[in-house]
Amino acid sequence: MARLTILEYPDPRLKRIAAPVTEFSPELRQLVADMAETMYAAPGIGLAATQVDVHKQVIVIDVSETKDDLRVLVNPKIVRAEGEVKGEEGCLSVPGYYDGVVRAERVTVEAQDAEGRPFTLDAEGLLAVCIQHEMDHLKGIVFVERLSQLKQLRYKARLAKQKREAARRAVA
Ligand code: GNR
Ligand code: NI
Repeated sequence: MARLTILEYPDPRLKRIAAPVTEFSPELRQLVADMAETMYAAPGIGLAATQVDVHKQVIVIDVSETKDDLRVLVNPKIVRAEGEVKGEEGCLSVPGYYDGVVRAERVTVEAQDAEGRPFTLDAEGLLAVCIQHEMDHLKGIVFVERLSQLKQLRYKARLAKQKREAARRAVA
């Protein structure tokens, strides 16, 4: 197993669109194991392959408190979405920033596991939010891009300021 490096916004590689998985190989199982290790170590409740610079439709999620309920979603598709909720979100690719995002309250997802077996999952609450957040990554969307233009501008200004201060510390 290995911990992978997580890309940080605004890295342009986070904008790439993930391709469907066609081969359920030992390499895929290794990727899933490494992504799970990376997610638990971060720690986070989900991770999309896009975040570790692998542009395939692979997601790992564990929203349990005991961190013993790993879910692997390969080639996920939302086949039903109901209701709306606004919840506070964070992202391992956007460290230190949290904001409210509107998502569907309940989703039904069709996906495959790491061995290629198809399954259907009915999700609500944090699991439903996390699935939508991770599927956004596979489409090249980071949650800050779902905020208002004003909030995105403010966040970019904050990033620029942090960068300037880090450069100043490096000289001092
Ligand atoms: O760890 C994470 N927490 C989280 C909290 C609220 C909504 C979504 C998330 S996903 C995030 C991990 C991550 O960045 N996955 O892409
Ligand atoms: Ni994220």
